Amino acid sequence: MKLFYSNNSPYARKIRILIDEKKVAVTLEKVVLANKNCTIHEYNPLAKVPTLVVNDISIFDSPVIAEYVDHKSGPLYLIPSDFDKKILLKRWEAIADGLCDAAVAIMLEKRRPASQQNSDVFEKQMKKIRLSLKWLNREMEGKQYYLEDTFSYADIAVGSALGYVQLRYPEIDFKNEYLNLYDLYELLMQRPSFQTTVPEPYL
Ligand SMILES: N[C@@H](CCC(=O)N[C@@H](CS)C(=O)NCC(=O)O)C(=O)O
Repeated sequence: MKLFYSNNSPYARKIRILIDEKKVAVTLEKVVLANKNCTIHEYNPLAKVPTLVVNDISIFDSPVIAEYVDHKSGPLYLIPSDFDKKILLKRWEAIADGLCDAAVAIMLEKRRPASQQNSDVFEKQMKKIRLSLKWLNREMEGKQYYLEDTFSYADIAVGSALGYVQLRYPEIDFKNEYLNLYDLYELLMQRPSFQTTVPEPYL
């Protein structure tokens, strides 16, 4: 199995953390998406990371890869098989991914020439970020981990999104505004899987 990832992709970080937690033997292949020679489109027509290649079959996107990795790597499962629990977890992953989508959209808008930037984009996407953080923070009230207070892929997905938002928007004061999420990320950052995949500034 080979996982194509890029350094700061929060979607790829989720998968790298899951792979590490489950001790799955995967070759990690770092790509630079901006590089003209990047061959990721040969494995994924959408040319996105993460992409997992298993016996010449490409698997994407990150929620599908996560299901595959967790299911194939056996106990302890980090995605529950119970349907209702799984839907709760998947909805958390959806918010986490949406949070990343909004953060990426702002970053891409910032990269456009100043004269072409649209302030509506910043406002609309920042509102999604703030509302999602508020929602997640409320869901974490009184809990250490999200699902049945036990570490799961839900925490990995949200933890990865939090790391990305913190990297891109250091002005957001998690400790004062979203204390439950601040505590969750501090707890997750004690795990080697989170420490070794922490996003790097300015990449
Ligand atoms: N929904 C996808 C999102 C993946 C995604 O957008 N990855 C970004 C990197 S952070 C990417 O590959 N962007 C390249 C592009 O959109 O062309 C997933 O969860 O895997």
